[in-house]
Amino acid sequence: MSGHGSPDQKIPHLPQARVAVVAASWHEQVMGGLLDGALRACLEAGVTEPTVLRVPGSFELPVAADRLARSHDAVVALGVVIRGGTPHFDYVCSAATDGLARVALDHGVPVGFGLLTCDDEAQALDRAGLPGSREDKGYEAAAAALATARMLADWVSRAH
Ligand code: DLZ
Repeated sequence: MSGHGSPDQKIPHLPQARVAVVAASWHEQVMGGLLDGALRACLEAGVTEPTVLRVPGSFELPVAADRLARSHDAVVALGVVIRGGTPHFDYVCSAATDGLARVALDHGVPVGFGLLTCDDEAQALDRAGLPGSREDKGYEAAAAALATARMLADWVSRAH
């Protein structure tokens, strides 16, 4: 999958939204870029004080996202998993991905998917929104969660 074809996602104005960002701690340089991007998107939406929680690794993202989804309108999950020589990569990636999808559906709360699953660190740096990166996946994940939260809120107010 490449970034080609991604939408030009507009950030909605949502100053009252309760937004949480949950971020893993492995690969700190990449995580710094992802976190900065997500917080920039929140700021552009008028969300000045999102909840920010750090967890040890990407495997822990779903349990934290689950808790946060009970009291927030949108959750953004950020992590980086780099392929090593063992099957560990596949287990961590699929547990985090499946878990985050389940959180979104169980709670009806959008979960922005900012989990990078990369072959090596260079690929991750290229997506981290750092100077020289081609993509800014933390920003994109937050923009998607915010836009979905806005769409759902608009739909609920029209339907009731
Ligand atoms: C164990 C592990 C490994 C090998 N690699 C990563 C990684 O690249 N990125 C990441 O976020 N976490 C990694 N982890 C840690 C697991 O996500 C988890 O924190 C531990 O297995 C403890 O539950």
